[in-house]
Amino acid sequence: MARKKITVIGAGHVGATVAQLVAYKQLGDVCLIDVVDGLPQGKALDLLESAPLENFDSRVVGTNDYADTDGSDIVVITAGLARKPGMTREDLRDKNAGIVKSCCEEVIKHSPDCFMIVVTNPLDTMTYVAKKYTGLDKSRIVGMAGVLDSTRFRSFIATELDVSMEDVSATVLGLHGEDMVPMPRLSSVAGIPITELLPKEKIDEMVERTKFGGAEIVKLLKTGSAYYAPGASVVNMVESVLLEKNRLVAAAAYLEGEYGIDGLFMGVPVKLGAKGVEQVVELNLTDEEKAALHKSAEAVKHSMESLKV
Ligand code: TXD
Repeated sequence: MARKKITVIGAGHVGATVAQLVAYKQLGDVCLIDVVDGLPQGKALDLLESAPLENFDSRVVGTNDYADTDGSDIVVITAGLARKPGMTREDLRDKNAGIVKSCCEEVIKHSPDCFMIVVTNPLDTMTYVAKKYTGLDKSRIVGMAGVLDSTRFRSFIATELDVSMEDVSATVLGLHGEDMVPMPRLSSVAGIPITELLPKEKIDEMVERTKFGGAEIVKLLKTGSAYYAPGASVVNMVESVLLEKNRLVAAAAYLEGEYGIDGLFMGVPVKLGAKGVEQVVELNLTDEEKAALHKSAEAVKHSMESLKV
């Protein structure tokens, strides 16, 4: 079997973490690309030098030249500005839209058949920009946010109940922002709904913490945003596609009528496998959940309408 190739655009905090995990897990060869001269080359070389200790044979290359991305199976877009304290994800919109556009126009010439995972914020809107400038089919492009929002929720639940992280699953739908929709009803410990295990006030508290999970890290770091959990979330999705695992995860998928939403990317449960987005799973939602999801969709629509690219 030919080795897979994973290109990561943006060699910053999230990009470097993705490259590291992809190499450690030997999911394929890694190409790290950035506009800054020397940054991707330096990080790639440093990572490669850890190979004899971590026992991996993935090739790791750093570059500023899109020719080196040729024939990628997976492209991850992390290029762009990150938040500083006091900023919303929307504050990044116009600058990041220009960056995502320029990266997409280049990378797609070299890897027209790639599966693309967009990470840059504001996530749902940037995934739309990426689809527009790559022309990728909706089965070949998603935004990463739901896996991150649910792993945050999962970690809070496991810590609160003092149970293994492994046993906790959680669902978070909607946009990647404060209007996201954590779903306690569909979150469980070894199959037991958390609504059976925790009082409502405690669950409400964790739901709020999840919604502001990104801001909590930004406030602590002061110089940028989260990257360990975001990097691990991306690699979880890469793995599901390359290893054809068909995992059910929440991801920003292009909706055309599902959930009564049309023409935008937003977090819904999808099946990720060999072909990419194999299926958008439609859940029966309560009226309250439906209303929350539609509020989320309105916010994404507003962001898209304000776009300047
Ligand atoms: O859940 C999620 N989707 C997110 C999103 C979780 C965490 C971070 N999220 C967003 O990802 C964040 O708001 C940012 O928009 C991106 C990247 O975050 P990161 O923390 O990695 O930012 P850095 O460390 O500043 O890295 C960005 C890199 C940096 O090295 C720039 O030089 C590079 O992007 N960059 C470019 N690379 C290639 N091409 C162009 N045009 C370019 N412009 C900047």
